[in-house]
Amino acid sequence: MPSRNKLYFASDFHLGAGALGSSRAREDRIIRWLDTIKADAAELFLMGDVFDFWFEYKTVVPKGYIRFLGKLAELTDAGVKLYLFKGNHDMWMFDYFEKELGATIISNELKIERGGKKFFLHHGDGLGPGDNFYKLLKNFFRSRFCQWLFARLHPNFGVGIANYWSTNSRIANSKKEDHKPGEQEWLVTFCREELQSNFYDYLVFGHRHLPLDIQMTPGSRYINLGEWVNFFSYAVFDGEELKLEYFEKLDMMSADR
Ligand SMILES: [Mn+2]
Repeated sequence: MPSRNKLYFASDFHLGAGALGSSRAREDRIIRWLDTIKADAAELFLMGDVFDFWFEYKTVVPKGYIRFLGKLAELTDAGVKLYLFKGNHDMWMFDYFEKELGATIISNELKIERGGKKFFLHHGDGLGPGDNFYKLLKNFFRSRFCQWLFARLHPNFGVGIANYWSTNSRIANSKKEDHKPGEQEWLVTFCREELQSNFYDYLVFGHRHLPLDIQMTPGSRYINLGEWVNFFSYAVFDGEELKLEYFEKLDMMSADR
């Protein structure tokens, strides 16, 4: 038995986005990945937009994702520590996963130190310069008032509208984010500013939907975890180094042809 000594990071599964078949295929692939990390994972960080939409009513949760949630339960029961970050698509996670899975729900950033390395972790939405309208919207959506209001809608209507929106999103239509990362990257700007006042070895985000590994300063890297509609990318920390990897990459390359 290998010891549990690795940290795994992934984000933007967007479960539920796209046609039912493609979402199930994505769920199956995630489960194959979780099976491969089950033996040596100490901690698993799922860094937001795991679900394309999520809302917990007082007594009811959305249908679906049975195999995925069962697999997460298998991991946490086996002793893997699970962190679930709120993304912009699934910011309405409350205490269901805490109670059912023993997960820790992270609302904003999480700063940790492992193996002498410092990590800054965040989904990545609403950071950096600009995007003021979104930042305002995020504050409203995260308010108790807005959550109370949404919970008053009948789920067939409230979740129905949310699912309708999500079918039109870029990721639901399997579009790859293909902009070249450059100076205009808002997360690069955020990292640069953050590093002026604090030191981190790794600043890790999702949300951008593009796997990135950018050296910011000689000791610091910005890692973006990509997504699981096109890239199946994740990061693993073995106690010494953080690496960006691709799950079932050969499949991905042949699908690209
Ligand atoms: Mn996002």
